[in-house]
Amino acid sequence: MMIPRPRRLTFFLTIVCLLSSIPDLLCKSGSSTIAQTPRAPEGMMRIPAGEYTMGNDEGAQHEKPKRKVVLDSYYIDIHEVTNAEYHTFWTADGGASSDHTPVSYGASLGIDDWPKIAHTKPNHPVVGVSWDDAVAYAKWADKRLPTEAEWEKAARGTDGRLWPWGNAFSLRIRGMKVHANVWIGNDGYADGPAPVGTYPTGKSPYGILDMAGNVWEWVSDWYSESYYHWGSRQNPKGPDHGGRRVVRGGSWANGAQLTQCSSRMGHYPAVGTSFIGFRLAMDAEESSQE
Ligand SMILES: [Ca+2]
Repeated sequence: MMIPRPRRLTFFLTIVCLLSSIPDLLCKSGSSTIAQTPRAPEGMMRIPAGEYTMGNDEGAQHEKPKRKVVLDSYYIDIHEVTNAEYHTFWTADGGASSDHTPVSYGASLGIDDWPKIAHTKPNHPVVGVSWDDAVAYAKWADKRLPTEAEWEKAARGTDGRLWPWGNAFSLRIRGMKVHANVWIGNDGYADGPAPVGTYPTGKSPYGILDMAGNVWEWVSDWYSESYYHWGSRQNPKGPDHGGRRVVRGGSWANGAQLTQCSSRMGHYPAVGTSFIGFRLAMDAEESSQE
C-alpha cells in the first residue's frame, strides 16, 4: 500500500517515537529495581555484598589457607589515585610547607621529582606516599582505604580466578595479550609506572583497573603472615596491631606471580616507595537485591 508523502513522514515519526520510547518503557517497568541499587560515586564501582574465595592454596605460605569470606557491599575506586588527584590534596593541605610525602625520585625510574610530576605525568599513579599520608588523603576525600579482603574481592570477583582477567597471565583478549604493567613483559613501561587505566583488558570482573601490577596498593590492614588461619571470615579487618601494613597487587617492579589477586606483602607504613600507591573505598548502603 502506498502512503501519501505527508502521511509517510507522520508514519515515520510515529515509528521513531515508538522505538525511542522503548528504553523509557523498560526503565519505567524496572524503575523499582533501579531505585533499589544506589548509584556509585563518580570514579568508583559498587561491589555487591556476599561471599567470595580469598587466598590461594597454591600460592605463598601467607596466602593460605584459601577460605570463604563474606563482605558487606562497598564502593572502590576504578583507578589507582593519580599524581594530579594527590596534588590537589597536597596543595590544599600545605603543599611544600606540609610534612606530607611523597618522596621525590629525580628523573630515574620513569618517575620524576615531586611536585613537578603532578604536571608532567598527571595521570600516573602517585607513588612514594606513606601509609599515613594515604590515610590522610582518604580522610580529606571523605573516603577510606579498602580492607585487604575488600581489595581482593574487587580484584578477582567470586570465581577464585588468579588474575583479574582470568587464570593465565597472557590471554588473547580482544587481540591483546598484555593486561598489566609488570617487570618483565612487552607492556610498554619497563622502568616505572604506566598511566592509570592503560590496560583495559586487564580489568577485574567488576571493571576495576590495574589491580594486577603497575603499583602495589596500601590497604588498611596490619600485616600478619598467619592471619588467614585465625582471622574473621565476616568483614575481616586484619589484626588489631602490627609493625607493617599490607600492600596488594604487585607492581611494575615485579614478575607475574606477585601480581596475582591473592598476592600480599607487608611493608613499613612510614616508608613510601617508587612501587607503592593506593586507591580508596567507601561503605555502601545495602541493596534490597543482595
Ligand atoms: Ca595496582
